Amino acid sequence: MRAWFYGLVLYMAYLTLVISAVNPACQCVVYQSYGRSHGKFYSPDFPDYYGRNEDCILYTFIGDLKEIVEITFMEFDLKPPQLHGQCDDFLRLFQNVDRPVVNEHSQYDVELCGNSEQLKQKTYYSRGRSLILEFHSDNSKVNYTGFRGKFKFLSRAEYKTDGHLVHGTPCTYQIQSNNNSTTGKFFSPDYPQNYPPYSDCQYIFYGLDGETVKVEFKNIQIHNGELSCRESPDKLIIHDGQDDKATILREYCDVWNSEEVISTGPYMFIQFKSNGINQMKGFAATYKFEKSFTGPTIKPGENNIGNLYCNWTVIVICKLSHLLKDYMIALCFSFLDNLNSFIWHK
Ligand SMILES: [Ca+2]
Repeated sequence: MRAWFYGLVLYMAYLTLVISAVNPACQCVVYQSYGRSHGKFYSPDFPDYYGRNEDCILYTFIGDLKEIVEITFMEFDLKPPQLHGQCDDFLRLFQNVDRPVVNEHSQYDVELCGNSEQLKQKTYYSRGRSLILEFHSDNSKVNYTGFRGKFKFLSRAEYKTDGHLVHGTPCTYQIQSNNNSTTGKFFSPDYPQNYPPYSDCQYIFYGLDGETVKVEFKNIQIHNGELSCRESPDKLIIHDGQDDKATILREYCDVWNSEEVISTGPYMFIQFKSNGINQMKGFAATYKFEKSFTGPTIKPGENNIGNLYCNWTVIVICKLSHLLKDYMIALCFSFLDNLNSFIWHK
């Protein structure tokens, strides 16, 4: 047996098993959660060159029942793909296995080769508690270092959309404000995995009288292929009302962080759509139903208005909302006594 293999296993001090797999002769390295929430994994002999005829090595990550697996490649250097994209040496990812076992009938989700610049993405997630990698090298002698990665076990509950999934729909959610619940989170389908092809999801927010809906997108990654959002087949559309006939507040595609959108009334209707190719991670967001507050009118020159805390949100609504990126808002005060009492959020 190869010295690196024992070295790896001893170094990681993880459980090692040999199980029946893609090829019955596969060696298997198992990383199990058991409260250990993260670690690292390496290709054979890393950072030296991996050998030929590695057929095959399975890296099996097994989380606890309520966990999913995240892996990230910090370095990646396998033999480049052939002209038509075929990989001689490869690392295959099984992200959607029900149990931590693969066999010759198991369908892999992604096949990786080449270097890290050729990887479409560096972080991958399992759907359930297990994720399996299959490493294979062919019999030609090559000088590539392989890969170095880190893994993490995450709580699945953190990625569950709050609200009511409408029966018979894949991803239509009704999210209702009530006295017990005014905040929550929602996600693109399968998040943090990539959204599936032909997604068509609706998130409908129903606030109480006198409330507005505030949504904050922590992370948006939606494929647009250089197109404007108006033309992009994959996009998020945010309407200022109960359905898709209401005014569009914003449209998102491409990559954004920390974006906030607020409705003018108690309702918001969000659509997420994708076509059949080029999926990305999607989006993660939080929502909050807020009381809209009408305070006293303050007349210029009036004194002694202590203990008032007011929020003003200036929203520009424009029919060509994909152009909004390029707009600025200018605020002019005809009277302003104390600029320091303002906190500005841009
Ligand atoms: Ca797409």
